[in-house]
Amino acid sequence: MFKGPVDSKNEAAMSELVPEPRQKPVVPMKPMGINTSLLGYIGIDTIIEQMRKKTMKTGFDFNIMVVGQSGLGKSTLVNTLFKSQVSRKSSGWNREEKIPKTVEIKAIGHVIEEGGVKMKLTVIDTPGFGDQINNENCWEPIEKYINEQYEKFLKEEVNIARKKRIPDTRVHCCLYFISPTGHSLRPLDLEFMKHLSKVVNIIPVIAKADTMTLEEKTEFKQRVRKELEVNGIEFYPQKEFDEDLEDKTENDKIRQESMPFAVVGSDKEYQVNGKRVLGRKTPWGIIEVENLNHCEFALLRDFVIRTHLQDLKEVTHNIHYETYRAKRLNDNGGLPPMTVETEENHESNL
Ligand SMILES: Nc1nc2c(ncn2[C@@H]2O[C@H](COP(=O)(O)OP(=O)(O)OP(=O)(O)O)[C@@H](O)[C@H]2O)c(=O)[nH]1
Ligand SMILES: [Mg+2]
Repeated sequence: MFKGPVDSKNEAAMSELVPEPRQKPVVPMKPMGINTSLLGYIGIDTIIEQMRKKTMKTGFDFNIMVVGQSGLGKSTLVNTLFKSQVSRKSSGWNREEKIPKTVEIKAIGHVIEEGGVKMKLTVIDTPGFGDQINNENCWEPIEKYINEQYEKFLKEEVNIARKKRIPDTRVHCCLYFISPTGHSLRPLDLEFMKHLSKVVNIIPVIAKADTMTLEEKTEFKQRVRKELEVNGIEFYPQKEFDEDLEDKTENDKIRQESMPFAVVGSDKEYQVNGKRVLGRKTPWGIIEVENLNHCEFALLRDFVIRTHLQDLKEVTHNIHYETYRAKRLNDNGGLPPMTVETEENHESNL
C-alpha cells in the first residue's frame, strides 16, 4: 500500500501523541465590561438590564384622562397627543371633520413602540361639564369611572386564578382643564379638583393658552397656583410623596414654576419652513403646538412621559389604589379576604 510522505509523518506523529489536557470551557464570571479587578462581584447592578429586558417583553399600560368644562379643547388635546411626537398616528378622526362635542366617557388607545419598548397609551376623553343649570355633583360620573377601574383591578387581584399580568386600566393621571379667563378659578373648578385629587393624580392645565398674552399667562399661572394652595388642593406631584431631597428640588421647581402648564391643542398640520407641524392657523400666523416658544404642550408631554411616567404609575398604585383597596376591604363589600401580595402584583405595576 502506498504511503505518502504526509501519511507516514502523521503516523509517526500519532504514535508520539500524548493527549494534551483539554482547555476548560470559558465560563463568564461576570458580564462584559465590568472591571475584572473587582473581587467578589455579585451582579446586583444587572437588575437594571434584567428589568429593561422584561419591560421590553411585556410592555406597559399608561392611561391619561382629560377633564374640564365644556368646549375647553379636551378632545382636541387628545388628538394632539396622538398626532404629536408621542405617536404620529391618527386618532381616527378625519382631518377635515370637526371634533364633535363629547357626550360620553370614551377611551382611545394606541400601542406605541419606541426603542423596542411597547407602551399601550390610552387617553380617556370625558364629556365637558358646567353647561347644565344644576352642576351639583357633576364630578360623580368621572369619580365613578376612576373607581370602577380600581375595582376591576382589585377583582383581578383577589381572583383565585389570577392573571400573571393584570391589565391596568387605572387612570394614572388626570389633566384638569382650566378656562383661560385670566380671573379667578371658578368655584366649580375648585370643588371638582378637591374631589378628584383624593382619588387620582391631578395635573392642572390652562386651556387655549393662545388666547392670552405672555404677561396674562404668567400672572394667571401664579394666581391659579395661589388659589389651589389657599384652597388646600393637592395636585401632582404632591409634596408629601417626594421621596428625597433630589425629588423635592426637582418637583418644587415644577410646582412653583411650570404648573399649571399653559397648552394649545390642534389636530391640523401646516407647512412651516418646509416642515409639517401641528398648529392653529390665525390671521397673524401659525401657532405651533410643539414649539416651546409658542406654548407649553411639549413641556407637559415631557413631564408626563419622559420624567414622571413611572412615578405617576407608582403613586397611582401605592397611594390612590391602595386607599381604594383598604376602604373597599374595610367596608367588606362581599370580597373574599385578600391574599398576601406577591411579585405578580408588582409586575402589573411596571
Ligand atoms: N383657540 C383655541 N381653540 C381651541 C384649542 N383647542 C381646541 N380649540 C377649539 O375649541 C373648540 C372645542 O374643542 P373640543 O376639543 O371639542 O373641546 P372639548 O373640551 O372636548 O368640548 P366638550 O366635548 O364639549 O367638553 C373647537 O372649536 C376647537 O377647535 C386651543 O388650544 N386654542
Ligand atoms: Mg370633547
